[in-house]
Order: sequence, then C-alpha cells, then structure tokens
Amino acid sequence: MKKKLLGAILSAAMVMSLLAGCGSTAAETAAPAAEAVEEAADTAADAAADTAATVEEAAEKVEEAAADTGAAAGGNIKVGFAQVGHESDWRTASTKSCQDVFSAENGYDLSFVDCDNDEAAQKEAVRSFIEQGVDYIIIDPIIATGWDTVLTECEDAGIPVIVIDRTIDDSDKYVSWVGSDFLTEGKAAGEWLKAYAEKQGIKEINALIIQGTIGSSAQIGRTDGFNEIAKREGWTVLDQQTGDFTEAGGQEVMESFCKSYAGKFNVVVCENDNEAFGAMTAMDNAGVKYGPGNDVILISYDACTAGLEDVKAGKITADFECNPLAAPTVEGVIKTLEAGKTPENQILVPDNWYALKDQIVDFAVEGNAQKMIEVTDDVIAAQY
Ligand code: GYE
Repeated sequence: MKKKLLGAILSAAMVMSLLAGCGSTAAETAAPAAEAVEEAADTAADAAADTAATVEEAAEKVEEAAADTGAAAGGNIKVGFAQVGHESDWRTASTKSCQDVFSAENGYDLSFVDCDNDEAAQKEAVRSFIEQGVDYIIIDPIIATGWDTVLTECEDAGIPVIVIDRTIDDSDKYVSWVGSDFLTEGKAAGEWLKAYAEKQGIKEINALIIQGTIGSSAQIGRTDGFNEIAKREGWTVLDQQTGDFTEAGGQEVMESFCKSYAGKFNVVVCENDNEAFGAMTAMDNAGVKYGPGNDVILISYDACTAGLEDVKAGKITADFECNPLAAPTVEGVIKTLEAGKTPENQILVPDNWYALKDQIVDFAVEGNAQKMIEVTDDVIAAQY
C-alpha cells in the first residue's frame, strides 16, 4: 500500500518536473496541467488514508492526469493530415510515409483523414482539425483552387498549414509547400520523347493523353509540360481525357480511345502508373502492342515499384518519377517552426527518370541536361 502511494506521488512529481522542462508553447499549457496533476496527487494522498482499493483508484487518476497533461504540455505534437484519397500506388506510399514519420513513437498524435478524392470532404477534414485544436495541419490538396476561405479559418485559429505534394494556387495562407515540380515532369516526358523518336527515326507523333484528376496541380503541370513540347515540335495530340489517376479510369478511357483512334496513335501518355496499368489492359484487349520495339510508345509518371516492374518487363517505355516520400521533409518544416524559426516557403522533392538501357537518350529541360536511370532489379528493389 505504501509502495503504491509513493508511486502515485512520484509519477505526479515526475510529470511536474517534465512540464517544468518544456518550451514556451508548453509553458502556456503547463500551469493548468500541473494543477491537475497536483490535484490528482492530493486525491491519491487522501485516498491513502482510506483503503488499499481507493489508493489504487487514486493512483490511476494520477496516471490519467499525467497522460492528459503530457499531450497538452507539448509532449506530443498534434498533426492533422487531410490526404487526397487512396487512388494509386503513389498515394499508398505517401500515406505510409506520413504515418511512419508522424507516429506516436516519434512524438506525434496524427489525425489522418482519407478524403476519397472528395473536395468538400477535404475542407470538412481541415475544419475538424481546427475544432480539435491540432498544432499543425497538413493538406495534400485534391485540386489547386478554392482554398482561401478555409485557410483563412486556419490562420484565424493560429494553426500553421503545410501543403504537401499538390499545390494550392489561389491562396498563400500556408507556411510551406513540399512537393515535386509537375511542369518539369511533363516537359521531361516531352523532351525525352523528342530525343527517343529521333533516335528511332520516328517522324510523326500522334499522341493520346490520359490525364489525372482535372484541376489537380499534378494533372495541370504534366498536361501543360508535355503539350508545350508537343506544340513546339508540331506533334498531333489526338485527344486528352481524364482517368482520375485510377487504374479503372485509365482502362475506361483507353478502351474508348482504342475504338475512336484505332490504328491512328503511336504514343500514349498516362499521367500516373495506375492509369498505365488500366491502359495496358485495354490495349491488350484491343490487340494493340506497346512498349519498346512495338507500335505504341507508352509513357507514364510516378515510377512506383509496380511501374518500374513494367518498365523492366518492356511494357512501359519510360517512367517519370514523382517521389511520394515528402513526409520527412514536412517534419523538418515542423521542427523548424517548433524552434521558432521560419522554414522555406517552397521545398522541392527531387525526382528521377527511368527506362531500360536502349531507351535511355540524352535530353535537356530548359537547357538543363537530364540524367536517366536504367531500371534493374536492384533499382526496383530500392523503390517504394
Ligand atoms: O502522381 C498520382 C496520385 O498528386 C503527384 O496523385 C500526386 C499524384 C500521383 O494519385 O498517382
């Protein structure tokens, strides 16, 4: 009995001394938190005078109070993440990366919301984070516009917003954006195609584009980048339609393309790997041959493991990476803010371009020479 009472008082004392060691944000919440612990410790002492059972209860109360105060005092940083959805392999890798980084072990309480590609649900998720009083809000915006109102609400609540992956193009009320340069990805695909077609002696390009979610910055950048080169080179873009970044969407669009443009196209650009998987099924069913050495050049973006496996198998001709592992960089932004410093407003995650040896050609984007990586089993094994 004595031991338990001592334990209760000790844990109260430990929590109070921990609280004393916390930074400035903690100091604001530490006083009421410490009071709660003190009260609980008093209860424990009072209870000790009664029976062994009540001492145990009181000790539990002390522990509960300690747990509550730990979070309130900044022991754990509360982060809300409004994720796009679960539409692709890329997204799965991004979600896993965030959950790994913002884990309880690493000192975070993560509220994760899969918004299932629903713009209204994503705004609601952000508002629920404001209500919860999280310390930071991370948003991967499904589409690039319509953000100013809800970001103003975050600002009014004093909660810093960090944008990950896709950009917000109509508001600057966020601290940092961490992601890839989608326009460069699109231009790289176009410049690679120009160099590769030259090497192969292909004179005419008739392309079909399966776009990502319309209005997302990933779609806008990739479509605009590729089309810029197409226009400059005088290529024909026969059609472009959205497959919503999904395998089912890619298959559906390609099925209709195969009917409408049978025998007329020699390039298919899929704005992510999952759309390419669907497009391949549709082309298989329509008897269209694609990949190196075949009628149709198949270009994809993301370069996730399964995409690179299809490059290795001679199905996807070239794959332009978009790195989904931005969460460690976002954590860096949070640490910078916690230290009272100002993080950079834009942080680029670097990407690589992949093909098999014979499809690797020299090309430049905006005058900058690009390097391509040859896909081997080791490269695939190291990919996410
Ligand atoms: O390319 C696609 C995903 O926003 C860059 O979204 C991301 C894109 C990625 O669904 O696979």
